[in-house]
Formats: sequence, C-alpha cells, structure tokens
Amino acid sequence: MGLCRPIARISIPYPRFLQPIVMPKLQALIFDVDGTLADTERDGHRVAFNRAFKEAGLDWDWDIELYGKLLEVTGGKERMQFYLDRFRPDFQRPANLKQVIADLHAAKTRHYTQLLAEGAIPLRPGVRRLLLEARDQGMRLAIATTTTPANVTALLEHALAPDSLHWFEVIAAGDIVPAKKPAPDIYFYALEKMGLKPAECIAFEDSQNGLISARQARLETIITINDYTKDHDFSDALLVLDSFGEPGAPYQVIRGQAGWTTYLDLDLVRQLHQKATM
Ligand code: XBP
Ligand code: MG
Repeated sequence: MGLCRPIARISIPYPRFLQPIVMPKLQALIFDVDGTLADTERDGHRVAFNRAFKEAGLDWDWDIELYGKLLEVTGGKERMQFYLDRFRPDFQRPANLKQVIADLHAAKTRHYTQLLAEGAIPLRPGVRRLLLEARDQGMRLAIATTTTPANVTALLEHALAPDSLHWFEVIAAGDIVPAKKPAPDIYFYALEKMGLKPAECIAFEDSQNGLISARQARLETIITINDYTKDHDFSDALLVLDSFGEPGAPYQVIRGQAGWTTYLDLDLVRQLHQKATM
C-alpha cells in the first residue's frame, strides 16, 4: 500500500511578462498585379479600353489625365459606369446598359491580353528577382487583384515565365468577390484559401485603394508607387518605395526605414515583417 497519495497537479499560470512570446513567422507574400507587378494602366488597360470603345463605334476616349481620375474606381466595368456617371451626363443610356458595359469589357479584355501577348508591358524592376528568391526559399506566393483572371494569366505567362501561373498557390482576381478594392474581401479570400493569418503574410501594393484593402484585412503592406499613385496617402504602409530596385539600379525610399539597402530582397522583407509584428 502506498504511503503517499498522488499529489494533485496544480497549474500555476506564468505571470504574463514571463510567458514565451510567439512571433508570427512570415509564410507568404501576396501581390497586387496592376501597378505593382507591372505598370499596366497607362499603356495597357487604358489603351485596351479605348480600342474597345472605338471598335463599338463610341466616341469615348480616355486620355492619360482622364484615366488617372477614373482609376479612383477599381474594376473595368465599374470604371466605365463611373465614367458615364461622372463625365458623360450627355450620353443616352440604352435600356440594356449593364450588358453593353459587359460586352465592352469582354472586348477590352481581348485587346488587353493581345497587348500582353505582343510583349507590350514588362515587369517592374526587381519583381522577377524577388519572386525567384521567394520561390528558392520556399516562401508561399499569392495574387490579390481586382483585374480579370485572364489578364493575370496573360501578364504572368508573357512577362514572367510561361509556367509562372503555377508559382502562385492562389490567384484571387476580379469578380471572384463581389466587393472590389478598397474593400478587403479579395485579401480575406486569399488568406482563407491559404489557411494563413494576416500576421503571417505581407502584401505588396501600388495604390491607396490597394493599401486600404490590405490594411482592412490587417496585412502589413509594402508599396511601390508609380506615376498615377505617387501622390496617394501611404501613411499606413510599412515601407514606400519607387520600385523594388535591382542590385545595379537602387530604389528610392519614399517613406519608412530600409537601412543601407538599395533593393528589396527577402531578407529585408523578413526584417520589416518581424519589426511590425513584434
Ligand atoms: C486594378 C484595377 C483593374 C484594372 C482593369 O486595380 O483597377 O480594374 O485597371 O482590370 P488593382 P479589369 O491593381 O488595385 O487590383 O478591366 O479586368 O477590371
Ligand atoms: Mg494596383
């Protein structure tokens, strides 16, 4: 017969300050497409819209400056509707306007993907390098964009590599969610598909709408500006750059801390993520 009764296990909670801090590890990079991977708007989407309008016999013509104003609204169909509402009160709207816009948009997608197939739009500096480095190091990759899926496929296949669609485990694009950026839905969708928490990812964007979308999904975000977005408010971003930069072509840091670095690599992305999630 045992003399000792088993001692009941009492679990005494550690004081909070002694509990181990588990820092979220960076698991995935989530990229916007238009303006971030490539400068697609001015010489790509805009040109394709104008070709579709001309083909349909419309007098709509979006010059570079007007297109900058139209970019306030994301999504090509939504943008056409915004153009009519804001700039063309004179336009006699047909009863089937929704269908007319959908048809114009399908024609625009045809013209846009054709432009990409001709090699009209290259990737922005540093994009290929960063993606290759991420792949080499087993970092998970995803896309979160408002553009049509066919446009993403065409850009990746023609500007990155024929098989590069498969580099990304999720392509969250276009009408896959009802509310486009600045709503966070497209990022929620990508996170859910990957089974990751926002703190385990970093988003890459080029516009205020994109930043609002990513931040509403609680993602830390790195911005690369372009001509259309250089005056946007990026005060909520982790880092704002004029491009990802290349070893021989340094970037300009517009806002945030990048130390002595001259281009964005995975080491710097990890450091920024760690600092932000501490
Ligand atoms: C991109 C867009 C898209 C494209 C056009 O925004 O706003 O609408 O301009 O694409 P983001 P579709 O970079 O924030 O995703 O015509 O296919 O909609
Ligand atoms: Mg963009």
